[in-house]
Amino acid sequence: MKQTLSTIATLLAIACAMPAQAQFAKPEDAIKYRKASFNVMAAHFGRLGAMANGRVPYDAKAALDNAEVVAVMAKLPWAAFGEGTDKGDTRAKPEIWKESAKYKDAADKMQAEIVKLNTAAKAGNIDALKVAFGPAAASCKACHDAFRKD
Ligand code: ASC
Repeated sequence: MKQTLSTIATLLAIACAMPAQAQFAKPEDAIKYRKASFNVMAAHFGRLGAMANGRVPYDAKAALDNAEVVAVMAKLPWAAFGEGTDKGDTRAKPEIWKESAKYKDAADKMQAEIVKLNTAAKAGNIDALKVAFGPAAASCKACHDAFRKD
């Protein structure tokens, strides 16, 4: 897990240093990439939710592993909303580009909640996880409501 995360972190550092344009050969590649990162994020976020909501037993190590994946994934989609990626196989609303400052705020808010979720997961107790999970889920939903078609 540590090795994987450090590899991801290295790739991320390289990716972040490149202009967004250069990262994807075609707009549809960017759309696939951002959907993939949201999907992986959702899978691991859902596992945390199952623990926070008592649907599966709390497991501190699993919670931390999942929270760490969510934190890495949460950094990725934003570079994939470049020019030409508003059309095609996507539920992204035009507001993402028309109100880009608002979109960035929503994305930043979500990432801030995910940092808190990680702090909670590191604390190693279910109560901390429960406290952090609700606002994190709300930050996902706020962005979906404003910027994603159903
Ligand atoms: C999830 C998931 C989301 C968020 C959101 C919270 O588990 O996949 O997109 O939570 O539904 O409201």
